[in-house]
Amino acid sequence: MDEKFYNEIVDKYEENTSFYPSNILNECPKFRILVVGQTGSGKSTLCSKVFHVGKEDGKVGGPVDFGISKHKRGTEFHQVWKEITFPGQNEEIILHDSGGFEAGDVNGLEEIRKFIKSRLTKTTLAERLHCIWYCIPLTGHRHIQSAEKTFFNDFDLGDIPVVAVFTHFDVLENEQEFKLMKQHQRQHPGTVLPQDLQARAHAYAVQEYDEIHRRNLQDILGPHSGVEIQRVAMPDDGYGAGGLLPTAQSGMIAAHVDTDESPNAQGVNNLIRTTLEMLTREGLRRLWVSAQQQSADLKRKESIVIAMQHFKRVTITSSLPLIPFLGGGVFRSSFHEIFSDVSRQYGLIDPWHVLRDTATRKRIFGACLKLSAGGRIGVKAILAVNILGPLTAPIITASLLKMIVGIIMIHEELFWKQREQNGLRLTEDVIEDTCRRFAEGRRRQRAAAHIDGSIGIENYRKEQYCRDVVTTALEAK
Ligand SMILES: Nc1nc2c(ncn2[C@@H]2O[C@H](COP(=O)(O)OP(=O)(O)O)[C@@H](O)[C@H]2O)c(=O)[nH]1
Ligand SMILES: [Mg+2]
Repeated sequence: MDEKFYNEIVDKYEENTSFYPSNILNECPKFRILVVGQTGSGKSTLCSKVFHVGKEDGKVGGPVDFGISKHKRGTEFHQVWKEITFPGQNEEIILHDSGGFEAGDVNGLEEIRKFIKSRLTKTTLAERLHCIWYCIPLTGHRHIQSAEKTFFNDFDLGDIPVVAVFTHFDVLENEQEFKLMKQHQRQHPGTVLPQDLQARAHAYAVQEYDEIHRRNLQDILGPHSGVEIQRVAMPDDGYGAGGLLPTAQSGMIAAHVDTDESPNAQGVNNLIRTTLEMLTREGLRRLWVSAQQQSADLKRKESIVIAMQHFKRVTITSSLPLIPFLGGGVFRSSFHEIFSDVSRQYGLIDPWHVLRDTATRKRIFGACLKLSAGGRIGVKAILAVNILGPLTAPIITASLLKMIVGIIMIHEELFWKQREQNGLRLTEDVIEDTCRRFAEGRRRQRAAAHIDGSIGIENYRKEQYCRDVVTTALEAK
């Protein structure tokens, strides 16, 4: 493959990427979120889970142009003004932490009001608040505090999406479980505990939450507040943020990674999803999917959406007859467009820009093209196709879909690698290893077989159908 041509394509797509509509990366490079809640409510824990950053690792900086004159700088009151960023851990988030305000602390709350007001007057998207989470712990006496009432009733929150997040939901579950255990011991002394005890405890906890805590807050909010309510359970697993333990021998070991399916991850995932649903600007939505590092599922779904937009442009809406990616050039360009977009969606930690490197991309391109069940569809074969009749069109379509699946699978692999080996930086070796495993893996084979078996002359132009094929192919294990 012509090296120079290849480089040009990479540069072109890195420069004017279509990933962030209206060039949001220049306009707004980071997602700005404010997390409010009294001390100990779980703000830091929540952020460490969602953004996969260390609880104490934030770098505090940002402008000091704000109205803090009344207080001495450096006191906890204006903690909220500070921009907390996480270089090397998550480049896409700016966090404002309401910091140490205690229940009933009027000054702390006032500072937050001022801060929000100031942000509402900002004219650039980058400076505005994109979202607020208000954490309310389901511990202690649990009635809604005056701070909550003031915040939700009196504050001007403009059009900022706000989610009230009940934390410590697991505490309710544990209490219910304990109650059931005691009840069981009373009624059936000396017998083993029923197997469904935990499930029942969970159901009771949900009921208590829905009927009491959620409802109480809902009463304060009123019917048209626009504020969403979510619950999360983040029991301390003893491993700290990111679920990783440093060890003397190996640096880091994977100790505990919440997968998308684990029950505790579900609460956090729902919060991430709810937040996404509240974002109306397309660019911000993309930024959000990329900034959150908890839901691989969401990253996959959005990657499919984005990839299929390219797919549609290349295949369906392109001028007739069918495919101007007749030449391999457009096939390659599609690869780069989709690759760049999916890469941003995953927001992998890539300090040395390995994913932009020509050699790396070639390696991945090669691995993706190997996605043929019946043998290798080589680059040359693609390049050789210059006149497409209806017979070859489905084959090309299938290849394109396999390429999409390959790009997403490889990013997923890298994502989980980084999750499991905290601090893993991408290198050529890591990519090489991932590509090899991918190319030889059964998952790839099954996905390819599924695509080959699903795409034919009768359906290859149906966008929704093709998208479903991609989705199913990615579910291959
Ligand atoms: N069981 C449980 N503990 C939590 C939860 N959220 C936070 N914690 C714990 O509560 C303590 C305070 O949390 P932290 O995130 O530091 O609160 P912050 O002051 O609001 O930042 C820590 O020990 C956390 O491990 C939760 O949902 N369940
Ligand atoms: Mg904290």
